[in-house]
Amino acid sequence: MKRVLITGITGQDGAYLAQFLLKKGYTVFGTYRRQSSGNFWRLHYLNISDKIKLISADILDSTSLYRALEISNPTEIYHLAAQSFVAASFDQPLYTSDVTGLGTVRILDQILKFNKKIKFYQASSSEMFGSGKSLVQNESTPFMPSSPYAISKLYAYWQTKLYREAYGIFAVNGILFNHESPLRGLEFVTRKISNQVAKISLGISKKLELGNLLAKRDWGYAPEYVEGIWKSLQVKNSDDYVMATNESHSVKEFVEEACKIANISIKCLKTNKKNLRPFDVNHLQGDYSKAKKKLGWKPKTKFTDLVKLMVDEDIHRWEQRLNGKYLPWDAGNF
Ligand code: NAP
Ligand code: G4F
Repeated sequence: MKRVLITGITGQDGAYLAQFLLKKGYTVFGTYRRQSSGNFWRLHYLNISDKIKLISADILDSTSLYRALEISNPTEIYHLAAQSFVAASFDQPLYTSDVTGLGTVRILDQILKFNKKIKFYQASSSEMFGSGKSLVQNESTPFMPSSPYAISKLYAYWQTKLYREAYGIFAVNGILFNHESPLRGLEFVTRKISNQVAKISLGISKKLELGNLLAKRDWGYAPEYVEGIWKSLQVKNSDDYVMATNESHSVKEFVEEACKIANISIKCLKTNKKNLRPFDVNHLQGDYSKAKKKLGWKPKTKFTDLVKLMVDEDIHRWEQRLNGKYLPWDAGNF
């Protein structure tokens, strides 16, 4: 049976990837970092927490990473752990560089010492294209990172390429455009919208406060992206792949669609300067042709379906909560 190690298994992608790999028959090991209160709600939500072998490890601690390799002895590593919130990277630029940038080198270097044959996946980001001029971005588009997060991801991207070229490690960069789901963290704009719109529709809240409404993103559905992530390690040679939907929509369009689905007025939408970033990326739209050609991967869920499944799930959760039911969930405590 194939053994796999996922860093960041408690996050959105980690949870969906673990579920996907368990279905494929893998033995799944996942790292989590010790916190004063646990953060396993996504694994509970997917009903997979008892099927995963959890290992305590922090990306800042190389010793813990080496131990994670010893315990799991994997053939594949999916490195998803990161300080992944762009806005927070402006508040914590050094921490973000350390976790999101240097963290990748820490793992790659442990792979060199432990077993050079392990296949490695780096979760790179469309944020690396940042404020570049291209309206559509693919694997050849020049990078112009516009946040400490994007700069850290770009550093990790180049290190991943270097370990591939210099040491012959099977190392893949997935250049992932935004992908969302009901398991998305509440601080990201899509889930902030779906959760708040759900609350407004049930009379628990009155307004939705956002920042830059004009920013456009290429939003896909996370469970489909984890399949692409896995596929990119199953081919003969390691390479870099954009995963996207080839469509972009503004934050305002997301709110309009969400309000329509929940049957509430768009008048609940307000803006607040506190949600603006010192520098923002205004337009991201990917081109996934290479992933389609080389991996046979393509996204299925369209923008309106994505908004609907997120809003519907958040309404359902709040209804359950109002009825006094227990559910694995983040919003009740946020
Ligand atoms: P996420 O939900 O924020 O999950 C991040 C994971 O990293 C969590 O499990 C978190 O643990 C863990 N982590 C953070 N700091 C850590 C540390 N110091 N040591 C160990 N673990 C740590 O992110 P996601 O949306 O699943 O994204 C997965 C990866 O893809 C990230 O690298 C992200 O940057 C990248 N990416 C995501 C997207 C997207 O649209 N989702 C697009 C491009 C790239 P806790 O649960 O303890 O916080
Ligand atoms: O949802 P966001 O915070 O995601 P962002 O910055 O695009 O980053 C996400 O996608 C990246 C891939 O492109 C990942 F690498 C990264 O890890 C993360 O998953 O913000 C999206 C847009 C931004 O332009 C932001 O300024 O929405 C705008 N926005 C407007 N009001 C807001 C808000 N974003 C947040 N989080 N909260 C707001 O109130």
